[in-house]
Amino acid sequence: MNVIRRRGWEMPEHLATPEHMFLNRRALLTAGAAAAAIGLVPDLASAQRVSDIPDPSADLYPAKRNEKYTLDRPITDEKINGNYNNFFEFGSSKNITRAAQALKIRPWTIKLDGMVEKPMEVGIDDLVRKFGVEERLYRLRCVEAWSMAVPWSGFPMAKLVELAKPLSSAKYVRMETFLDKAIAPGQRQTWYPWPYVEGLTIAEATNELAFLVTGAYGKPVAKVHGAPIRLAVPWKYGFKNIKSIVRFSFTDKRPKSYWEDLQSSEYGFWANVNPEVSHPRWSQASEELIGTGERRPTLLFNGYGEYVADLYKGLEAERLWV
Ligand SMILES: Nc1nc2c(c(=O)[nH]1)N[C@H]1C(S)=C(S)[C@@H](COP(=O)(O)O)O[C@H]1N2
Ligand SMILES: [Mo]
Repeated sequence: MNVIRRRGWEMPEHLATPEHMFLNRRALLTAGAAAAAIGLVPDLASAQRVSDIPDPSADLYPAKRNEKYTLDRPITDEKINGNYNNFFEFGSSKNITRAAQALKIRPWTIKLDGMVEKPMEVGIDDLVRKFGVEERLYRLRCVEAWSMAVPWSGFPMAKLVELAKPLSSAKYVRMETFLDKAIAPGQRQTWYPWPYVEGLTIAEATNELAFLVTGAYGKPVAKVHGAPIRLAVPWKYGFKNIKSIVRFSFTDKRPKSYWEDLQSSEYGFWANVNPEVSHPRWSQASEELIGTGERRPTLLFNGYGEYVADLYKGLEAERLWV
């Protein structure tokens, strides 16, 4: 087979970034919401529940809420959130809820490898029962200038790092999404650098805010949000919040993320939220709250500076805000 791997700079701009669908997806969302309200379209969130075998972790939810993490805005409506998503494995639109139902979430094995005492594999249900789950209300700020507020459930990423026992020479954790082009049509588009990859420093991964999500809205997390396990790092732009993770590798080399690989001038490693640093093609000063349409000023570190600002002391010369 003669596959030509196109680089980000060779591809039409409308394919290279998520921004192009920002306006037309919003129009679709509005149309979809209107159709749903008058009963024309089935409720996709419940369709997922009906067609699945019972989730073996269902008894863990709803989890007890950790009241420490509070919101300054209402929780985004579950159906609106579940029908406005970025999950490029299932298409480059926001409207991939139906396509994402092809994701098979059991069995689901997670590799912990690289610079660790001993590499291991662990099944999602063993992992989640070992650590238990709590609920946290977090904001999510997409680099495209929209935001949501989500009741996630899961466990601190620090617990997973502790289980993996990284060597003292390891500095980063590289995470990888599943790779299966038979179920994920986006992965047949060979100009994208599959699988989706993200990375954190170990200091970031063990910060109390870094959270591995296995549930949302009081249930096992929906496929469209990255079942059965995705990341929530609320002080960073949304694309760092990698979905449907199958591998955590500890390394001394800074991982190159999917978006950085596609368009490094626009998307970098740190990706901390900063309203004063514009994206090359749009302002980051404010955001639209999905569901209400309200516009609000964006906050430095998405409002989580008290937890994370210290992580970046001495790194002022780096591209912390891209
Ligand atoms: N594997 C994978 N993870 C991903 C993405 C993706 O396309 N593939 N999109 C990211 C982006 S850009 C955002 S804004 C969030 C969206 O999460 P949500 O759909 O649950 O709101 O997921 C992130 N994680
Ligand atoms: Mo995003």
